[in-house]
Amino acid sequence: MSDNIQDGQQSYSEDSIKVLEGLEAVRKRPAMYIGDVGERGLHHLIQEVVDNSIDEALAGYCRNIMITLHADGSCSVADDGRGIPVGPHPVKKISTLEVVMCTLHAGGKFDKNTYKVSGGLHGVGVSCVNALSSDMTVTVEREGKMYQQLYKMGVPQGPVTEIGTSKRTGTKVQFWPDASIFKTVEFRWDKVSDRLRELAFLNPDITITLADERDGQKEDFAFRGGLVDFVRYVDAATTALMKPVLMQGVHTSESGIETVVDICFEYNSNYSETLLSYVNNINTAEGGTHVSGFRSALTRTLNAYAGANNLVKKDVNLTGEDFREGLTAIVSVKVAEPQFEGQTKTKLGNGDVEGIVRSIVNEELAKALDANPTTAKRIIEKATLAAEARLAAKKSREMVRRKSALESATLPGKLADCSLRSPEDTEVYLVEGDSAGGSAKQGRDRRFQAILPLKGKILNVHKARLSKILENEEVRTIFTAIGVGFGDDFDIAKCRYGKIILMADADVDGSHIRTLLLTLFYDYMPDLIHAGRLYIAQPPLFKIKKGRQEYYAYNESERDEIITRIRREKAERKAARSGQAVEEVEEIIEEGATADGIVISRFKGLGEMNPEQLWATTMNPETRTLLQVTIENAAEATHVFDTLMGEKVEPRREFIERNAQYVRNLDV
Ligand code: 28F
Repeated sequence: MSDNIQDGQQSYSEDSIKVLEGLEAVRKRPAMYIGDVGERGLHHLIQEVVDNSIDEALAGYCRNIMITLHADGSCSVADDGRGIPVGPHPVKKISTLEVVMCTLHAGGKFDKNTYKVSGGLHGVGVSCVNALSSDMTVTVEREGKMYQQLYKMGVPQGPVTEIGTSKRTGTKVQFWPDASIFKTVEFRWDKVSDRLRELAFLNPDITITLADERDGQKEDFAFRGGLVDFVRYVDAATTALMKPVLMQGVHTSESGIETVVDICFEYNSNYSETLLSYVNNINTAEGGTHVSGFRSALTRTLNAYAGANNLVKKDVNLTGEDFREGLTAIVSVKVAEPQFEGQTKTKLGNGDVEGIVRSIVNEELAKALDANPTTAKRIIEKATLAAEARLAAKKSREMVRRKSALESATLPGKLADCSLRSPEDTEVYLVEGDSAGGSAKQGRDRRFQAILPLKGKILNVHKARLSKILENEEVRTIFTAIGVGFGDDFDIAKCRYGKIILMADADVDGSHIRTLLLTLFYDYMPDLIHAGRLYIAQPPLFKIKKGRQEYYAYNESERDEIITRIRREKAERKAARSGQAVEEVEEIIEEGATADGIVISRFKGLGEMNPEQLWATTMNPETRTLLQVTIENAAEATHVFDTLMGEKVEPRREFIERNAQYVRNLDV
């Protein structure tokens, strides 16, 4: 840059250079800004734009948000808020709209009374979306006019222009994700709708509409019951023991900063706990101060109520664990400056939030219990039963401990352990059935691969009480082999393997067993999933044989690709010999396809493969594909597990019918 620029201009051009550098940085290292450039990152773009609309709604100015997945691959988000201001920015002099759309981390504070609520984990702003879009259009309606600006890769293609008049107000952003940046640019209805449903539960005054112009699908998300509707949705497949209890409060600090607390819970006839927590609309998988505040207040207030109303025997002491049995709760807080901690940065660290949540719950819950003595009594009865079961479980747990101590901490006899000891290097396969287990034992690399064959049906832990679960042979074997303790004893540091790989047949039975195993991990070892250590093996579905050559295909399209390739190679060889054109020969081969010596067989189960085949296709790290189990959307995962594993038959049948084409590849 030259030195002899006038003052005012200098700051302007420096600013605009900074803007370009900022956007360049986003395009160079997109993963740093949006997590990754796969499907998750792609969908994150929609999230960023929707976050802005949600903020405008939380500020009290917007009620409707419309998201459209267009047939040309773009996505548009429109709200009926005030519309982003278009006049000159007080500092930067150019249009505020351009500043918001093109400057990293602009639009943080809307004004000094509100704060940016949505987002936070990535919360990088709409300018990132702009930088990562080959094209983007923003349209603003405000003060009777309609304005527009167009961008390519984040760079304005002209000034903000008045393009007409309007009686409404609002902001609309349409963007075309850049195919040179993302591995895929195809938006998925399921992914988008799951998140929008969650946002609609958490923000009950907003109506969110999703339309997919590719197939005409359309859905409205509006839950005026808010968290009450959310709890009912999560628990749809189980029997509730009561009406949901709703607790809400706002705490204002001396400096006027507000912390908003919304909590809803109910008890159901299950034995596991489902707690979903959110900070500024973001799921906090690792919990944090808001969750601990809720837990301690729940225990304290329920115990105080039980004592004051003579609902417990003198010698019974109800613990936090007892109040967790069959609990479904949503904890949602809105915090001005959230600090995220933990392995995956999904744990709220703000210390003051714990006390704020605790006192709001103490007060609101006490009121709710006094107003609903029947509900209160039911909760205490349920917790008392849990306490009795806990004592029984403790006995059997001690038995397990003593037993394992006796056997000098022996590993299960069925486990074929590996010789390496450090978890970073090792993996364990949980294999359905003895015969597949046998093949796996012979086929594995015994230095780093351990095999645990599982027999018979796995217990549905979702429907069983703790003591029952601990009595189950297979469950105990799994826990002992993996090395992590159970319940309060769980410690991920004790995990004996780096990867835990579920291997089951690709048929209906295999899928059922996989779901049961996933349930066990989801309910009792979620930290292993959060740490990215749970995987699903992908055995091939087809074998294609041509002469002595064998190929494996993992799905139908791969199978067809392989067949085409074999035929093409054959045609090429023949064409080279005869001097004919490849296409000509290929056609002839295609016509006589049934007699061309290609034999296709479908693998019905793992047991059909010999050890060498199993190694080559499913276990060799060089050639296998593993599906990593992730919890993309905790609310949806819980809903799915509850539906698949809960006691109500109707919702389960409905779910399976609705998702028949997906169930085989259920990703959580
Ligand atoms: C489709 C995405 O981005 N909606 C938005 C507003 C409204 C205001 C605003 C946004 C002003 C100074 C930044 C309007 N009037 N939807 C959206 N709606 N941003 S984003 O202000 C941005 C700030 O710096 C708005 C009065 N105040 C705020």
